[in-house]
Amino acid sequence: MYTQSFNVPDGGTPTLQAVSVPVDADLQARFDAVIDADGKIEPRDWMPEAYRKTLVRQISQHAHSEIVGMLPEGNWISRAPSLKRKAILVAKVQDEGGHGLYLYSAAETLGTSRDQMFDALHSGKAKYSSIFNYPTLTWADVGVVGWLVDGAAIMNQIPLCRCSFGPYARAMIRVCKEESFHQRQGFESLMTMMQGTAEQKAMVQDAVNRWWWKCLAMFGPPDADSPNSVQGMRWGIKRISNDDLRQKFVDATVPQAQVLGVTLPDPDLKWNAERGHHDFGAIDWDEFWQVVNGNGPCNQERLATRVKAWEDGAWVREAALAHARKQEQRARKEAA
Ligand code: BYC
Repeated sequence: MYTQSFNVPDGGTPTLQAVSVPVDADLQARFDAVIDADGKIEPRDWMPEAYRKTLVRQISQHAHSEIVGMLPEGNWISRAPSLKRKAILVAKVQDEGGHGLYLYSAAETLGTSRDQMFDALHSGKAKYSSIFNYPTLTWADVGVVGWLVDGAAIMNQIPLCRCSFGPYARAMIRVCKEESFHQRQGFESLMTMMQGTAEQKAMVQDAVNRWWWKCLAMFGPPDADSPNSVQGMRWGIKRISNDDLRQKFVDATVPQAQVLGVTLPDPDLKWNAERGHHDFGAIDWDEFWQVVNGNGPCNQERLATRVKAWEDGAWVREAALAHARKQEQRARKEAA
């Protein structure tokens, strides 16, 4: 089955050099001082194994999410309603592929190879965002994915630009700029549909109804049930908790929904003047864990598509390696 628990193997044989130094009080103290001073840890620096593992886990899951996240929208490229919408969608899906590549590169600096990460994804061991295991049923879903899914992603990713691990933080700056374009294009596409026919408006509302609760779950389990949060915050990897980000997302999205003219499907959603935030209803965490554990509506399809793409691309990888070998032989001959 496609369970999605990813443990970085302790005794694995990374193809890149992993820095493995016996724990030394001085090194630990230097690491702690950088973290306490809100500085950056770079790949060449000593770091505790648990910090390295946590980063590999999170960054590789994030990379997989970007790559799998290309699929639900990619399905609509050939069916976009105009040349303009097709060009925008192609650019967006391409951007997501680029995000995956920056993130795989950032994870590689921690001593795990891309092959290891792909293997974890293709064998169903690796997690990726729950949100991409739902189908995009209509063109309105493409707009809603941009508006709400990318909107939630930005909310989660802006604080990661201040993450304590340098390569991840730097990658996130560019990712966030591009995600901001993605969110706006989604909103603009929905705005256009909301000025159209009754059928178009109904299509947007239906898509919002289907995606809203899934987007709230994207931020991860409640803080009280989030095993990685306390340590992630201590290390400056996570800056804002799952629940606080979820609340920020709800507060930011309610006025946007009003501008669009759609209803968010939650009868308990209302402004709480005392808290200065919106209250909202209960998230179905059983459904979330079902999806995370491989039993969502599209888990099998998404994974099968990625595995097929990997297998179909084998000849490209072989040709690139053969070309590199030839170049190397030629360079050696010329140097002799
Ligand atoms: N889906 O202790 P917790 C995108 C897992 S791509 C699946 O709170 P943590 C886009 C979690 O991994 C957006 N699993 O964990 C692309 C952990 O399991 P493990 C992707 C989830 O790490 C294309 C367990 O639940 N964004 O925007 O402290 C088109 C307990 O959770 C989910 C990122 O990856 C989930 N939603 O916090 C459009 C951002 N949530 O690993 C858009 C980077 C939780 O212990 N990641 N789990 O087995 C993060 O910020 C953090 O990893 C999370 C979770 C907030 C997601």
